[in-house]
Amino acid sequence: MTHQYNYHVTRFVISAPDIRHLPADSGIEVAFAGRSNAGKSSALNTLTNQKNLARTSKTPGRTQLINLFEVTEDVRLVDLPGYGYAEVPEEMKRKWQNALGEYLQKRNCLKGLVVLMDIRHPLKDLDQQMLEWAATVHLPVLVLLTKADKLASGARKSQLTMVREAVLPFMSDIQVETFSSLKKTGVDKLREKLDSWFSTLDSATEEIPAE
Ligand SMILES: Nc1nc2c(ncn2[C@@H]2O[C@H](COP(=O)(O)OP(=O)(O)OP(=O)(O)O)[C@@H](O)[C@H]2O)c(=O)[nH]1
Ligand SMILES: [Mg+2]
Repeated sequence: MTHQYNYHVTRFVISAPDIRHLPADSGIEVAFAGRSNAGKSSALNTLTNQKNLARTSKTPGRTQLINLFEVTEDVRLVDLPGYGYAEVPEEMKRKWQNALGEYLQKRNCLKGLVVLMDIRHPLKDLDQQMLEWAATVHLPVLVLLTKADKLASGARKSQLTMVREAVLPFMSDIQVETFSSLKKTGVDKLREKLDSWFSTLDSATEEIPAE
């Protein structure tokens, strides 16, 4: 049975410039990734029902560090720096992209990826690369089409259908849903997905009954 976590009690743990500054690579982590300004930090705040847990901003590139949050001792959520923002100095961009790449490739406790895309501009090159990479390493993905409140319901549905079809060729575990931090829609789908990913922890740590 899937355990239901209380995401409202999530607390901030650390902002790290790279993976060497993160706590031990144990338990389970799910990371929020996506282009700058896609709404990653807002989605975390909506999920946890906390206004300022993750810092949000109108200016893309707000989140520049790996921000780690704890739901329970073994269950963590990670707000990653956004990718694809052109207006930052090259040197800085390289630093974050390295930290991001390293986190994704080396963090063993990473068990699921939430990839956020603005519903009006989904599946940019870097988004596709992210899905491709997740497919290669068999990491399940929940794609959230964010800012769904910006479209009328017809356009919203057709974007959802379009993206669902576009991810089929990846032949991977990718679920696509619409999301709005403003209207608080899609939060149930997000919660259900996280619960299912985090439940693999229960089975992994379940005691083997004595004979
Ligand atoms: N209308 C609307 N605006 C949103 C929604 N989610 C986020 N925004 C706005 O989009 C902007 C960016 O949101 P953030 O959550 O900071 O985006 P981010 O992906 O964390 O950005 P970086 O940290 O720069 O990578 C802010 O101005 C938010 O208020 C939403 O569901 N609806
Ligand atoms: Mg952010």
